[in-house]
Formats: sequence, structure tokens, C-alpha cells
Amino acid sequence: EGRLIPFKEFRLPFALGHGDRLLPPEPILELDRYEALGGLVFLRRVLKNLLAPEAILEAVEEAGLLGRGGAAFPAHIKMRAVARGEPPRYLVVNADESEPGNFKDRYLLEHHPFLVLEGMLLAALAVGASQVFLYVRDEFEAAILGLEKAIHQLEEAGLLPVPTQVFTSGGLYICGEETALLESMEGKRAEPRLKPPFPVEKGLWGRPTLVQNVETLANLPLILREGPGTWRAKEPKLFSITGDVAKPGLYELPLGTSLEDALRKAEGVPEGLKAVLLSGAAGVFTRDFAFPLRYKGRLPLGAGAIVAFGKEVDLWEVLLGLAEFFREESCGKCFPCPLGTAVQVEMVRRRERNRDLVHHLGQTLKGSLCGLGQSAYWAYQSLLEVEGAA
Ligand code: L3W
Ligand code: SF4
Repeated sequence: EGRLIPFKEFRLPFALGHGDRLLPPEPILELDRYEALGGLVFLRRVLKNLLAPEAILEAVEEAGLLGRGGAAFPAHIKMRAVARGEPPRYLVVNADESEPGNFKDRYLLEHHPFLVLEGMLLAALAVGASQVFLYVRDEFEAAILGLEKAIHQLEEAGLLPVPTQVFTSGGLYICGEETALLESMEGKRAEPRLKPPFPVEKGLWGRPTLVQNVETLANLPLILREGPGTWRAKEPKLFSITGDVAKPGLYELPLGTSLEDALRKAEGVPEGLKAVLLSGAAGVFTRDFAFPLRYKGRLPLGAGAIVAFGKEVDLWEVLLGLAEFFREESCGKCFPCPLGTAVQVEMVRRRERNRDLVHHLGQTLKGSLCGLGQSAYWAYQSLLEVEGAA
């Protein structure tokens, strides 16, 4: 009923706020063009033994790169853990971007496949992976075709040191959860595994596996080019800004930028908004426009979605869309999640504002096995807070 926009119809004028980054916003789909813009320098250096894999790990550590798929775990810790593991080791690129409101990975795959592939190969060489898989959301047809073409171009040029293949995802939201993703790659139902063991120890086929988000990997060549110190001083992050703003699109902003400044970049007017949904379905409504957009703050940043809702929007309708989304996408492996998400839909339908009941719902969902169930009530709880503050 139009509460959540079907992704295939999600057309956006990409206003990429690149700041002083090294790549232009237009697509770079040819290897020569990517190289002319300074690409592949570091990949070539590693291939000529002029740059040691350890130097890549050190640069990632010095930059303090955090996972950009929503969990913000230090990339170097995961990379070093995989590098220490017994071969064969694998790298899986998580390109199953399904969180409503986020479209930064899709943008990178469609517009900058070589940047993603260079970052991916640098990571693969750094951890000694013998095989790389790009796990791409099945609806991203253009991205899949573009990646296959780009991989072919790299291979022809002798610049594909690690066998790489595209794996089309199983097509469910839960497939983005890294262990469900691995299960589906092994031909099983996409259901999350218990963690630990983490994928860095027991990942694909039980082997040490680095599962890393597209944006995280795309930053590797940029960290090496800019130098980890310069990169760290900016800590660039892509934000998908949509909804009631004049210029919806993808914006690259330094972490720590206030929500208000982010909205104004997209020509949004905070005073005219009822609330903003931060992070996506697994996110929160907020009116804290002074909130600095950084990880581990009071509010979750997720993968960087910012959806602005004007004063005329009925946020309960939006919440109902999110609640139904969770109920549909719950994989059913554990008990609290299918139960809690179904009850949540009923509660939201009757616009239940009893905080004790919502608290109990949250307590149930918190006991879920994976992040899907554990975060499914955040938006509900936050809507009551936003209403209470209004
Ligand atoms: C080794 C430890 N590994 C934590 C691992 C653990 C955790 C992961 C986060 O967000 C997350 C991911 C998806 N020793 C560890 C440890 N870990 N303690 O680190 O890694 P990070 O920060 O690099 O992940 P991330 O990319 O920021 C991903 C879950 O969110 N998710 C994500 C969907 C993402 C996409 C996409 O990237 N396109 O769709 C959905 O549920 O499972 O946990 O998980 O393994 N001491
Ligand atoms: Fe599946 Fe939900 Fe349990 Fe996650 S929390 S394992 S999605 S039933």
C-alpha cells in the first residue's frame, strides 16, 4: 500500500556530495578510466611485491576503519584474525544491501565497481584469501552485470590475483546477516548461526572467512591513497538521505556531522519535520537534530540511512510498514522473533501506547538469536519517545 517503497521502483537523483574525495560522481566503468584517475596503484604495488600485505593491515588499523554495514566493528581486527587462520581462507563481500532507506552499496557497485574490486583484492591479499565471493542482492541486476564485466576486464589485464566470482543472494533480508549469508552460500536455508564462533574462525565451509561490507572495502584504496592519517581526520561515511528533503540522494559526510547539517546538505528543513528515521527498519525515530552522526553514540547509525518525515506524515502508518516488514522477514529459526514481530504488528495496528507493554515486547525480542529480532522493536520504542517529547 505504498508504505515502503518497493526497491525496484526506488528512483533517486544521486546527488553525491563527494567533498574532496578522489573520484568523481559519474560512473567509472572502464578499467583505463579508473587507472587514469589514479586507481590500481596500490594493487599493482602489492602484485610487484613493493607493498607487503602486512602494510595494508597496518594502514587499515592506523585509519581506524570500522565496518560500514551497520556493526562498526574494527576492520583490522577481523582482517588480522582471518590472516592468522589456517588456509584455505575466504573473503566474502557482503553486497546484500536490504536495509530500507540504504542504497550506498548499490551506488558503489553500479558506479564504482573497480574501486570496490580493488579494495576487495587488497583485502584478499592482506588476509591471504584463496577465493573471493561477491554476495550480491539478487535485485541488483545492473550491479551484477557490471561487476562481471569489471572482473573480466581485470582478469584480461592480469590484475585478478585471487579467483573471484559473483554469487547472487537468496533474496531475503536475513541473507545480509553474515552467518545466514554463509549458510545460503553453502546451499542451506538462510538462517543465522550461533556466534561465536565468528566467521573469522569458522566461516564459509567452516574455513576462516572475512565477511566485509562493500563500503568498508571500497575505502581500502582510498585509505592507501590519502594516507591513513588524512583519511582518519575526515572519517568519511556515505549517508543515504531521503524522504521530505528537497535533494534526496547519497551524501558523503565526515562522521560526527550533526543530523541537522546532514539534512541541510540534502536541502531538508529540520524545523519542518515531524521526525527522522535513522538507520533503517532496524532503526529509531528521532527529533534530536543536534545528534552527531557517529558510531557508538546514543542512537544507532546503522549503515547510514536518514529518512525525513514531514509534519503531515502519520508516523504510526510508517511504523506499521516497518512492523509488517519485520514480521515478513523473520526467518523463524528462533522463538522470540516470529512471536514478537507478529505481536508487534497487532500492537501497532491498535496504536498501543502502553509503555509497559511495549517494554515487555522489547524484552521478548531482545532474546532473539540475531540482530533482526533484537532490533525489531527499536522504531516502536523510539516513536513513543518522540511522541512523548512532542
Ligand atoms: C571476531 C570478535 N569477529 C564481532 C564480527 C561479528 C560481527 C561482525 C561485524 O555490519 C553486521 C553484521 C551482519 N572477533 C568479534 C567479531 N565480530 N566480534 O564482526 O563486523 P562489521 O562491523 O565489519 O560489520 P558491518 O558491515 O558493519 C554488518 C549484520 O550487521 N547485518 C548486516 C547486513 C549488511 C549488509 C551489507 O553489508 N550489504 O546487508 C544484518 O544483520 O551480520 O553483523 O557480526 O561476526 N571478537
Ligand atoms: Fe531468524 Fe528472527 Fe531468530 Fe534472527 S531473530 S534467527 S531472523 S527468527
